[in-house]
Amino acid sequence: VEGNEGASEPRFSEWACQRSTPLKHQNDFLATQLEILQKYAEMKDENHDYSRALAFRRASCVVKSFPITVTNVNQLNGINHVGPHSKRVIGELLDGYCDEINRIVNEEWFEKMKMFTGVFGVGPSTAKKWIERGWTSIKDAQESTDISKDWRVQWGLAFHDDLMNPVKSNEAYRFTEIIQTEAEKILPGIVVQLTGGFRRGKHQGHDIDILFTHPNGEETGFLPKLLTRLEKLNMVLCGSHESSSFHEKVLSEDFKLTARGQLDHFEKWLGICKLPKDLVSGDDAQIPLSNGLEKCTEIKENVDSLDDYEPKAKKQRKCHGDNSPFTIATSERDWIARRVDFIMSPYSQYYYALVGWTGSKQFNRDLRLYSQKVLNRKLTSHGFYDFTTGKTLPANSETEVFENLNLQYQHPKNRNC
Ligand code: DCP
Ligand code: MG
Repeated sequence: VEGNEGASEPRFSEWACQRSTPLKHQNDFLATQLEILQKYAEMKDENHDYSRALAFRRASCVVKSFPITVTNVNQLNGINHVGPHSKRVIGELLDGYCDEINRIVNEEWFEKMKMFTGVFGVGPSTAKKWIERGWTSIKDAQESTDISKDWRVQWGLAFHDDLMNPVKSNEAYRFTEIIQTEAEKILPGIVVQLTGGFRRGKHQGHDIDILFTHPNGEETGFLPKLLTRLEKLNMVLCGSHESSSFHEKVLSEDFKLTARGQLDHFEKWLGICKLPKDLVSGDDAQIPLSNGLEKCTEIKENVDSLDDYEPKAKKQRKCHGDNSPFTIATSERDWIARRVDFIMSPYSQYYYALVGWTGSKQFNRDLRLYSQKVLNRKLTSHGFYDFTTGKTLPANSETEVFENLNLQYQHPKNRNC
């Protein structure tokens, strides 16, 4: 099923999840400009109220799925989500000049915010603190002796050059193949699925998101075993393991739709892997075996029982013994550092997890808001719940997730809003 491609759509739906939003569309310039306003609003926001940012994002989403090139702002008359502010901006852009955007892109503060929030583990509040310290470059942060204790920031800074270099799709596919091979050895029958932007057809991205499940429910203990195996193959730089915090209670929690996306409760590992450079360049890949010089240590922090959903259970693994991230980053090496997310879903939740982890974030936000407002149900990456009966509707395919939502199926490549 290919969604409603090449569509003769009867009307332009107010819901992005009822429209198809391909990667390549008619209004790239307008969408990019509106997303500058979104990003700026997100960074300026002191109160974590992302409504302004989201308004620009929805307007951008509209032009991305608009069937024709917008040449006159009146073409958008009567369309929800293109509010007066976005409309004024679009009008000015079509006339050739938008003062508001021009000022933003020339603002040094915005440049620095984008630069600092580009570091793994650094959000707007840390970036603001760095600017307040007078730092103007990544180098300033790298050279500081007073830097965050957060492992993500430390490794993110040390490997910033690698991580700023986008992951290409062939690299993501090759890496997934390697993971598939290793995973199958540990747990036959394991399902290994590349998700995130690459599943939506993007040619590059900031990380590699891989979702796992097992049809027989034998997934317990798999992720730590996979990580041990990858460490033996010398493919792990650092990372953090989180146990599942899923509990029936999370179903009844109020959920918030924020600009930052939604958290889920799956078991996962978030970290940085070492990808052989020849894999990156697209040549035949060789997985380097550990040369035995690099020691692996495991730091255990409060590992909570699977039944506790309150504090996130974390178990951090770090390789390379006492070597500092910077020592490793500046050493001669035949690999590149890549951000990787591994997510483990129980089979009963898998197709909801697949939709959630395929994204885009904005597509998810829209789907979730649609379920709440139109269907009075709660959609998460774990399931689809009826507020009145408290029951979830099972799904045995991604198509069934859309059927349950009473929506026409959208192919992942049309979820790029
Ligand atoms: N996701 C989410 N909420 C989160 C994290 C992720 O809904 N807190 C979903 C939506 C994303 C997908 O998971 O599309 C993958 O997350 P990424 O941040 O990796 O987003 P992309 O893969 O879409 O972007 P990129 O290509 O930059 O990696
Ligand atoms: Mg991604």
